[in-house]
Amino acid sequence: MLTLHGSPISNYYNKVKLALLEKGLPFQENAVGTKSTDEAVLAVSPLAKIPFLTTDEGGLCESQVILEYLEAKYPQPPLLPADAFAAAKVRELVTFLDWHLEICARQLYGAAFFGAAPLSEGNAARIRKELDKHIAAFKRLAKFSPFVAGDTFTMADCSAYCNLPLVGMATKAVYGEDLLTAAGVDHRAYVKFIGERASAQRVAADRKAATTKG
Ligand SMILES: N[C@@H](CCC(=O)N[C@@H](CS)C(=O)NCC(=O)O)C(=O)O
Repeated sequence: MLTLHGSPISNYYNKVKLALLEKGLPFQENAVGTKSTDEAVLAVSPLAKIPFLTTDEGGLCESQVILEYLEAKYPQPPLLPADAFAAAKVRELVTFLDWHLEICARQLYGAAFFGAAPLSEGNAARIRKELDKHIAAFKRLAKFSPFVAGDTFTMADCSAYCNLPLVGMATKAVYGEDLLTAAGVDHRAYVKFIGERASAQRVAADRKAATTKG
């Protein structure tokens, strides 16, 4: 049995959940918060990050590693193209979404979402410069035709659906404008389009329920 551990308010948890749902795999969910010191959690996720997945074969952390495992183990329906180069282009886009956009924007979350003190002018300017550069780079790679990597739903959509809104909201909160939209990345229309899928509707409903509860 597959068990996804973490929280439905986590973007990376939802990235994996979307993939599990798209593949139609049976799975359980287990609520685990961040910063756990529980040995059983650290044995699977040594940095105590969520999500992590437990399987009959053992546990795995890191959302992209989990997606790659699911793809190899349960290839149907595919979340990567069969062609090696096309598959590499999808992985390239995931790297830009997770590591160049979301992690960069994450520097804003404390001030944007969690009531932390506003960023210093210097830090705000430094992060903005990085974000402007990374958003322009992402825009060169992203297709949105209509899926983020082209004409088919892929694992890049699992990342984009969960990460783009956060980048938009955090930049709007800190800089007064959504830097993705300002750069011409219409993530709202894209999220609405992906949001028509049953998988995305389940993720959004569970996130809403968890947010309302907490
Ligand atoms: N690269 C990791 C990122 C996971 C991650 O940063 N998760 C957040 C929650 S969305 C977390 O656990 N934060 C707490 C921490 O980093 O200590 C992945 O793709 O799974």
